[in-house]
Amino acid sequence: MKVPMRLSRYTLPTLKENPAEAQIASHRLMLRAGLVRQVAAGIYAWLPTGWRVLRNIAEIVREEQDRVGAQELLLPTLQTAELWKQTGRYEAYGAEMLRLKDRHERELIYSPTNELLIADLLKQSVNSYRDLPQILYHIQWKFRDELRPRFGVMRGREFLMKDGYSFDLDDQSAVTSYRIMMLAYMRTFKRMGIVAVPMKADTGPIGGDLSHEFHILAPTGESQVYYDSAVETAQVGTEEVDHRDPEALERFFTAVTTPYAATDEKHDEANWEQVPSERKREGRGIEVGQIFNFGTLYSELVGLQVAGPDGVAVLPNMGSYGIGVSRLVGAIIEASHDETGIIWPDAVAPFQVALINLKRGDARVDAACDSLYARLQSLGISVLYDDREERPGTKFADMDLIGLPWQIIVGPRGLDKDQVELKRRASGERFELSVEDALNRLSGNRAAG
Ligand code: 5CA
Repeated sequence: MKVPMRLSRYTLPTLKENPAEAQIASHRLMLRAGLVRQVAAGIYAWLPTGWRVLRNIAEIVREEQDRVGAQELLLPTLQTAELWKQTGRYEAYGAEMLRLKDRHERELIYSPTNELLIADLLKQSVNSYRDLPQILYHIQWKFRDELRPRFGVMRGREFLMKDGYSFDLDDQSAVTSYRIMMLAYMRTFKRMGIVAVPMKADTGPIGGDLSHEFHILAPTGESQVYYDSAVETAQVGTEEVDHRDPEALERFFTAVTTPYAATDEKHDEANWEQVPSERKREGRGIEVGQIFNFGTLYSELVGLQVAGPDGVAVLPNMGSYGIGVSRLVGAIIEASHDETGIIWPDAVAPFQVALINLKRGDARVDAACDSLYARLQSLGISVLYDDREERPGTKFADMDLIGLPWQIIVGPRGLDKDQVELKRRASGERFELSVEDALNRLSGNRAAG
């Protein structure tokens, strides 16, 4: 998203004070930086800057899914209750499912997850073992009527999820799909500039017996997690792994799942004791994704079967794979902020550069800014131009709060020396440079956004 923006004509309602309702840093900062506004409990409007971040995150998820051959589709948010009733899942899912009626008194539900719907749809397109394997996914809003929506988008009622589903002929092939998704997930989180550790997990209401949750370490996480830091180094070589090579895939999977890593539900003191103390990492974790392999559970429920190689009908093995796309916005902020505001990793930042005009109305400063604004655009670097008639202090505070990776500060004193100031938000480093050098520096650092 390279579209530039002039702040004087842009909806960015920043707040100076901490909103009383926000208990954790990411929630406070998302409200203060004008990313979201609450519309109802656990339901948020995404304002332009928040929406840009959400789209950047979704795009990384999409690219990494596509890269391993998963196919994007789009399922609706609403579906009829029928399938859920026929399979006994309507009652089983419980009060978290939002149930509605249309004008004909037909019962609908707002999808909390889509194992049933997609398995039912596949009945119409797969008939033979030759049609498998398949991995399908979408990025779509979900609704879960959480008892206690809290922490902003972290535990919402309406939230954006990437949910993917794999269909395989047998268990061995299903395990391959599971490993491919593990690889895609490690790449996805790494590109976002975060360390998300896969941990053995319970399967909960989705079912099955093989599952991993991906956790980011942050003090405000909802579960207690324990891991061996050796797993962090396993993230390193993911680029080179060829997902079509079963041996490479197995080596990768063994490397990421062998070091100790568990949430409190699966924590085992005896095994934990074996981890050298300097490699022990313990704390709170935010769950940003979960993957499941549940065999033929849902194929059986909906009656999905294919003709096997010997003509005998086979129930495909299924897995499902979720990423909390909107939760990630909060989780990344939890992992990356300071006392003055958000520090966006380059890959998800709403804009790469804040261009700060220190003296609106000064012809020389305005001209220098206009020229920089145009040149950044032509270099494909997304820029938010603070062209407001505000005091420099206000602009600095707002731009630190919004947390774009770079700031270019243009004022009369610098221009006297033919210089602008370039500031790296994460480190606070400042460089006095010529316009050319500043632009060179930025084009060398170009990322998404
Ligand atoms: N069908 C499976 C995988 S596709 C599934 O629904 N898995 S899940 O329940 O674990 O959800 C996937 C991810 O969505 C979670 O890891 C979490 O990051 C996110 N998520 C779940 N509930 C919420 C919520 N109430 N608010 C925000 N994100 C949520």
